[in-house]
Amino acid sequence: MKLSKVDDARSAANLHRTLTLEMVRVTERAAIAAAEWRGKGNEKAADDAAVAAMRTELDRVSISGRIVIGEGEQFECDDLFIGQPVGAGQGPEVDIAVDPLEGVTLCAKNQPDSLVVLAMAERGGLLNVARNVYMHKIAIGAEYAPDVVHVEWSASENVRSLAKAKGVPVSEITAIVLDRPRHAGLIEELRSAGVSVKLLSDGDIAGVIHAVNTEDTGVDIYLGSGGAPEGVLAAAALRCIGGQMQGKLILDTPDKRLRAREMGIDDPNRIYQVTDLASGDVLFSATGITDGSLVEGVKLRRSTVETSTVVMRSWSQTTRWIRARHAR
Ligand code: VTB
Ligand code: MG
Ligand code: MG
Repeated sequence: MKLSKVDDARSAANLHRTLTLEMVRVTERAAIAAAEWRGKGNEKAADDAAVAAMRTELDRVSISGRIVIGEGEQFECDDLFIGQPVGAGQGPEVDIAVDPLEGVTLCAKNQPDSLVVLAMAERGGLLNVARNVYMHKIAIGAEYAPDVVHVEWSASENVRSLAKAKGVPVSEITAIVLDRPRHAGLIEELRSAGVSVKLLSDGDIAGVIHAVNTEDTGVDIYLGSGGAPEGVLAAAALRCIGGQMQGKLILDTPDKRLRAREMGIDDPNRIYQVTDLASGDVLFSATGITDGSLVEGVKLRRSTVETSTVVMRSWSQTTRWIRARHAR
């Protein structure tokens, strides 16, 4: 390994590497706050707790931050709304995308895989999308040629092409799909083609990450539609760990099209690649609330709290798993 590349990162990267640990602190705090609400059946309380903690902790960091993907529009929500300035006000100008509680339902039911997720980029580095917009997504590992799958092809075309590229029969392909009524046809099509379908009840940021980590997870491809904000957050992670994703926004009402245009989206039919969703130097941090496939959940002990975080940085292509013990 060329260590010089990593050493050079300090001067060449636009996001200073110490911000990595600052972002870990932010997602840790939000996860600890949300953990108090695990299994209480109160999605709003859990979400509010994560949002408040995240905001407080972000404001301690020496950045001039701006929320570009947040909880919703200004005046619709008190905190972490789109356009909200965050940070201590001195320091680099950065854009921030958050999902303070990715998988609220999972947290409220105390089921696996709820996470706090945050991505940071240089100003202008993240696609700006509203909270209520969905995205068609497809994701596969970095090892394939870029033309192996396409977000606009049918599911069977995609899995056949992927199986061919991998050199296996379609029956050896595993796809990950959000379990939603809108995906009934997609799931049926995949199963008829012989694909093994792993259904996700929620949380497609982790779903996309699993699809590019085939060696660890056995998942070959992510297919279907989910939140557009989650698509941008997943792309931020892929910038750091490698992997391919294409996204196409679902702007199915005049209101959504208008808002998208205001937010700088000129072509509603554009197909986004990973670098169109998240460009330049990017950081990604996710802390587990409940135990999950990506990271473990918050462990509340008598006098301490333990958190597990995965934090990534695109410039250096580093992924770190940070296990922290905090005083209660
Ligand atoms: C999607 C997905 C998320 O919620 O936004 C989904 O991207 C939305 O659920 O990861 P619906 O399709 O039922 O609206 C998550 O699974 C969790 O936020
Ligand atoms: Mg959320
Ligand atoms: Mg979410």
